[in-house]
Amino acid sequence: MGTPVNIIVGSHVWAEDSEVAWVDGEVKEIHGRDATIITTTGKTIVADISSMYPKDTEAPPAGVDDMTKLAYLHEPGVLHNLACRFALNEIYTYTGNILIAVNPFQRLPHLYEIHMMEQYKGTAFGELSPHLFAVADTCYRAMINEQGSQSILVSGESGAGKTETTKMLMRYLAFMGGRSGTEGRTVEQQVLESNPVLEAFGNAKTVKNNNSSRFGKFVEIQFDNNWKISGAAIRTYLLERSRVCQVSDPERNYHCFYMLCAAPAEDINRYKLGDPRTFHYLNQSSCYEVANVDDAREYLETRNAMDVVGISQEEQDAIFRVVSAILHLGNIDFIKGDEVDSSKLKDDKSFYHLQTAAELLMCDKKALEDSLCKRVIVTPDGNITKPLDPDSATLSRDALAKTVYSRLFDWIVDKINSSIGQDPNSSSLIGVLDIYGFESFKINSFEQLCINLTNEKLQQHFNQHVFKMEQEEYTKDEINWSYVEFVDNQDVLDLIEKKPGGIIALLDEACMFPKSTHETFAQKMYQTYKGHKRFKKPKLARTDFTVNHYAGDVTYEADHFLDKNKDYVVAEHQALLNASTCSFVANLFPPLPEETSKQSKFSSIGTRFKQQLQALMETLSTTEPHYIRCVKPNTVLKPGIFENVNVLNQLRCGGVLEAIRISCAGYPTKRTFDEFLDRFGLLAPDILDGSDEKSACIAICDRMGLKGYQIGKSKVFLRAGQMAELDARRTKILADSARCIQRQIRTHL
Ligand code: AD9
Ligand code: MG
Repeated sequence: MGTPVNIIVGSHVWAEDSEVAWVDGEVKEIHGRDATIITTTGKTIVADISSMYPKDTEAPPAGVDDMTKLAYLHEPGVLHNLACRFALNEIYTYTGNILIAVNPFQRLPHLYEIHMMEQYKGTAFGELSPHLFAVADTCYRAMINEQGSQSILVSGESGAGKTETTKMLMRYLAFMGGRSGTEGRTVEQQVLESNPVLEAFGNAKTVKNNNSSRFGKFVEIQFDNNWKISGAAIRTYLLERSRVCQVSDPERNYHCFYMLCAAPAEDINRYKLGDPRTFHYLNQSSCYEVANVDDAREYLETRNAMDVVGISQEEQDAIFRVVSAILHLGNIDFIKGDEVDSSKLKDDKSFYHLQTAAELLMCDKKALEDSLCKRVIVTPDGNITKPLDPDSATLSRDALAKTVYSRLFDWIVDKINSSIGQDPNSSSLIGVLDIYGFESFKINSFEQLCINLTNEKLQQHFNQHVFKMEQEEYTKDEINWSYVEFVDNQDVLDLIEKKPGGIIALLDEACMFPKSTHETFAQKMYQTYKGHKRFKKPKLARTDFTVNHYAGDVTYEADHFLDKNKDYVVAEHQALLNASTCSFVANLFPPLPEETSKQSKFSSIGTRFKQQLQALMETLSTTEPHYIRCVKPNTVLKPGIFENVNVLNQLRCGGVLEAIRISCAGYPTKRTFDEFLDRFGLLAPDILDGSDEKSACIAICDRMGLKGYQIGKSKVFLRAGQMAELDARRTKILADSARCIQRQIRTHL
């Protein structure tokens, strides 16, 4: 967006500011490159002309509902527009057909009532105020009119409002595609009720969001020939497993644990539960409650939702038994055993929890204890049993808890899918993607690499789409766009996922080679990517590496990459649970094929994730995409606060600025002949008389010396900066004529 601009004394400009990103003011003096500005807040500042942007003095104070209507499409203009609208509780704004949704952090019920849905139903996009219902409605109609599948891609950082948006989109689609008057559990009810079930098991309170989804989700809603919902499929991505055994203040474990501890007395007794403060997996953090959430009520609601999605009472019972067993597992402690490097249960309390966990999982308690404290090593001379020391036994316990939980989560997703059912004859689908946004923390690990890979992929898809849409607009108006180009991010994608040679491929190799360490893995990357444009080794780094993502540099710490990439179930755990007398538990651990059962085999989480992503991208490529970018206006999660720097960063990470950049590479400003003459007619009043609108526009542009602009069938297409150039001329003419009038008034007085 660094465009040449015409800034003169009297221009209204935006100047960079370290605190609030951009301040606006009027240029009072220019010396060389330095401009002196009086800001609207009354401060005098001096700044470099080349870092300034012109401000549109004619922009309406309440903002515009579509960024592309801004006279100057640039960073401060976009930011200011969003801020103005947010202050008026206008949380939705378009950028062309991308919807930007700023989280209001307060209930705005009027926005989502049924009568709002009625209003948006069948209304042309852009006719009413921007809204997610407009996006959903456009999708629904496009599916019908073009007989094609659609997708809505919702992204944004944690707490930005993706999940709430997704749920509302699904409500709208159920409203349009539901079978009114149908009795019993309809497909659309099941689709909607899958949300609370998935949230109970896959969401948790984090620092960033009280109801943070710890997995990615793609919901495919299928429609029949009458455009009614006839089936659905839910795909989930990368559930955060570590949370099951590890939480820290002020976060919580998954909601289901607290719900179950708040269940009615009968269930508490049945599942042998008690105060959440007595369980190690919960009491590592001192946070047990979430503001405005009643866990007891949520428990009952989750049970209800489970009924609706078709999880039977017996299955629900088994699910909660497993949830409870995990809590009991976490309370089993170990101390040094009698043999060297061995371990045994710490005390009676540990024995009680072992016994309870075994009862709940319906497995043998001695076998459970052995699977935690011992390993069987397969050697050519037969099997040897090796004891584990207390630390290793604790790790084994946590590994078991994580495996059981993630299998349980996958089971729930599969069950919902089979119970809702797929429609094999479905003619079209609408997919809704609710997936983690770009992440860059102080310390970034393997999870962030996977998340950021997802975002790179979606960004590429997004760029290509935005580029295509721009081109379509040019084609429609029959202008020549052949020299519009944009930079792709394929090189970052190759760096991470290319096979062979990409980071994930190198990681898999390291995981398969027994002698690898994090250092050898890092060294291999440093050698392989020496001089790579997108890869850097930070100074003095031992295992750190930096990837230059589309949204900025992220430094990853490779220290736990090898462990985190390995997905295996300890053979002893597998055998133990497969032998459970509870068929539900046994089915979570189906027997492995013969050749893999003897030894725990390495399977790569990174590669599997890459394949899942590939499949997602393939599905998306068969659909017409629609984008919603959610923005979190502040980090305190409160209404009414809009933090500029923060928001800008999200617009950058969400590709909104990139979309604008692509648009700026072409013709960012489009004005109908009429609008153009209204604003710039005074630059050549003589031309206006007599000539038609189109010729008048051409004559004005030529007289002002503009190069490279285009005239379409109905619009003038201006290159970046040209609007500012015309405005500067206009400001000058207006100022000159004002001075002239003043002189005349003075002479006459
Ligand atoms: V995360 O990546 O799963 O951690 P999300 O999904 O982006 O995150 P979520 O939808 O859970 O965020 O929204 C966070 C909170 O913001 C919600 O719990 C609501 O309290 C609040 N929110 C979000 N959108 C709206 C809205 N349209 N109206 C009112 C909202 N409140
Ligand atoms: Mg979410």
